[in-house]
Amino acid sequence: MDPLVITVAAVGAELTPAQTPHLPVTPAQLGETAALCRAEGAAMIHVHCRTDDGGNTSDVARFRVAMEAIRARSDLIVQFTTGGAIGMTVAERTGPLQLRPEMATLTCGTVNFGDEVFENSFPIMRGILAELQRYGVRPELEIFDAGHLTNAKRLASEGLLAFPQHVDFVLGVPGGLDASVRNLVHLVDALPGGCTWSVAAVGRDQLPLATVAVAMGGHVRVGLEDNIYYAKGRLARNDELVARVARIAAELGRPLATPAQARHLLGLPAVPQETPGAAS
Ligand code: KMH
Ligand code: ZN
Repeated sequence: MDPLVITVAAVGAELTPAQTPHLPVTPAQLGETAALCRAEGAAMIHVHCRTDDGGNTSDVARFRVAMEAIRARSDLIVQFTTGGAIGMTVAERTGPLQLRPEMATLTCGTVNFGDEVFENSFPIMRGILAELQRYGVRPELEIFDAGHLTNAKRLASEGLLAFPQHVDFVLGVPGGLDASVRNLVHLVDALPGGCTWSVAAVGRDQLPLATVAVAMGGHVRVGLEDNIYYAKGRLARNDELVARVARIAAELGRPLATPAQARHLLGLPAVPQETPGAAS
């Protein structure tokens, strides 16, 4: 099996600092989280940005400082969100791509999201893909529902996407596909050949689905974006969630990918492209 790529989704868009004291809100806190998670075995960080008071922001300057802070403290693959927060425009969601992170998410369809709707119509997906291509950013296809994989294949049939790709199954969102082993196996079976995949399950399903993915040869996303608890009633830190998956992988005899190995595995350049306007 390939070495295991652990991604940390450290902050997300939905949590408030009142829900957990461990949410990395500032760029400095993201940098600190990156260093701690790298030390525990993470290879990639999925990035949303917040204002100092915890609100969501798509401000390019804020993303720049966050990326610099992460890179100053770690060699993690930097993956930006293009999902952003519910209610953001497509321009807001894609604005930070101009900083040329190594990867960014592309959610492959609209999905109910709690009582809200996370909109990803075909025009929206085509628009995000165009921006990803414009800045040479590799997508990670986010699959919240079984039909999303069909949508991705339709984008490929339109010539907008070439398989194989790296795919992340985000399971257990209220409104999306349940986080069951049966659903995960169904999705993996439906992948075009040569794809790599990870699973990001929500809440208490994060740990069992991560364990199954390790055993199946997939990859894993953990972090506060998807789950704030280490155990019932005990809030988690991001690095603890990474460390637990690393221990499980060790028990199962699965080596961890370093960021360099993960870049090779995912077909990314060994050295990230330069950030426009970066101080040299
Ligand atoms: N915050 C959600 C609406 C992504 O990062 O690409 C979308 C999300 C997915 O978190
Ligand atoms: Zn996200």
